[in-house]
Amino acid sequence: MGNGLSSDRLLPCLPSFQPLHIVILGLDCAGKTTVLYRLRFNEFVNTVPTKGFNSEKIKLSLGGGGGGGGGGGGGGERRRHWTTPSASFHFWDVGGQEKLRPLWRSYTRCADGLVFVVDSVDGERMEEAKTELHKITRLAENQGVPVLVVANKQDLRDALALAEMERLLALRELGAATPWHLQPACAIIGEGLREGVDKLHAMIAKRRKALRQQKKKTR
Ligand SMILES: Nc1nc2c(ncn2[C@@H]2O[C@H](COP(=O)(O)OP(=O)(O)OP(=O)(O)O)[C@@H](O)[C@H]2O)c(=O)[nH]1
Ligand SMILES: [Mg+2]
Repeated sequence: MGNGLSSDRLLPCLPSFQPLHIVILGLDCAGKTTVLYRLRFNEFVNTVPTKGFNSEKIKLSLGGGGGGGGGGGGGGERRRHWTTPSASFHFWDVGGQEKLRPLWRSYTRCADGLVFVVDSVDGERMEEAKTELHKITRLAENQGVPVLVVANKQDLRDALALAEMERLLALRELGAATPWHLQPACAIIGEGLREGVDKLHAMIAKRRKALRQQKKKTR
């Protein structure tokens, strides 16, 4: 699920040869750190609530769907065929507790993409998640930055259906300039994460292309 892409006025801050700057946000206990370490080590890592941030540089193969983890060019990467396209990401996972949320803005400055993790069973806080998501994407510096919304904890029996989450999070109201994709996932086993990263990468590439074309036209 997602929307299209229209270009916007802001140019990405990083040249394309640098890793993509991706910020992982969401309410506390949504599963952000579990997502980060699943992508990094391709295994479940027991977490504690994040007081500040965690950051990892991860090289991931693209287009492979639910394949192995990243590991910064670790064994799984080496075993892949050399023609497999890949991309380097610098992920920033920021604590989601209420008192930490005012800090999110300093991490999203210059972000190429956002990952917004939502606990699919936390119906009571869906409105709060919606408010935070819309608040961060509305900031001037985040206009047009693609957002991967991860509907996490889909392994749990009471997980909300994707269409319901899309409605409760009002994703269609994010604004035409903000490309988004809603990805069902289970971070503890990694299901859906690589597909989500593929989608995010595709949205970022599309945005960069649109911005390049826009720049050429205005020369
Ligand atoms: N069942 C289930 N539990 C999950 C999943 N992802 C994460 N969890 C659990 O959810 C709890 C919170 O996960 P964290 O990754 O620490 O959450 P967080 O979003 O980083 O939380 P803060 O650091 O406080 O912002 C942990 O007990 C995880 O094991 C999932 O997909 N399914
Ligand atoms: Mg955390």
